[in-house]
Amino acid sequence: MPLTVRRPAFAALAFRGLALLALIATPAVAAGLAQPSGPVVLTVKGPLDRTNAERAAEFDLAMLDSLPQRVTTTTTPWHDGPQVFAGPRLSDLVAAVGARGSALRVVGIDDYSAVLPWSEFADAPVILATRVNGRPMTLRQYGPLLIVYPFDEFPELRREVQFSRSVWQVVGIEVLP
Ligand SMILES: Nc1nc2c(c(=O)[nH]1)N[C@H]1C(S)=C(S)[C@@H](COP(=O)(O)O)O[C@H]1N2
Ligand SMILES: [Mo]
Repeated sequence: MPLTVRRPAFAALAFRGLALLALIATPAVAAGLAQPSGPVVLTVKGPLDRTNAERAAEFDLAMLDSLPQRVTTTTTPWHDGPQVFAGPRLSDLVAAVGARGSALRVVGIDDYSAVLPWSEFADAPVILATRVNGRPMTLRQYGPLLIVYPFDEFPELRREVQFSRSVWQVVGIEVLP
């Protein structure tokens, strides 16, 4: 009995030592995220493991295109008839910057912002849409980046709270711890 208790405790201590060494060896700017070469369309801030700027991750459109793409055809309160939206899932975006938290604050160019709970976009494929019907979106079309809930795939999302989280003209995302 004492052995089965002592063994894991020792292993945990040794592991903590290794983890501390790894932490000390980590450079100030976390590696691994490409640098934008085109115009920056999105800035992600907060506790990120992967950055490419001062405590931030900046994305151009090509970087967002390089993430796994999710497509949904849906009606919204703001569009005339069903539209095909495409872009990375929020869950894949936060994975790309090594972020974990309780929620995201998504900010529009007009400073409108909404808080999107982590559990919600981990469950449902909430998309940071970069395209409507295969084309980039102008500001007038709520672009260049628009939060799209797959309302037609999951009709239970068709509620006022999700409408209010459907931020248009997204320019920033803050990871809330
Ligand atoms: N950038 C931006 N996105 C936004 C808003 C806004 O004012 N600015 N309004 C939000 C709210 S509160 C809702 S309900 C929906 C729809 O807004 P509407 O009722 O004004 O069409 O868009 C959301 N996205
Ligand atoms: Mo709203």
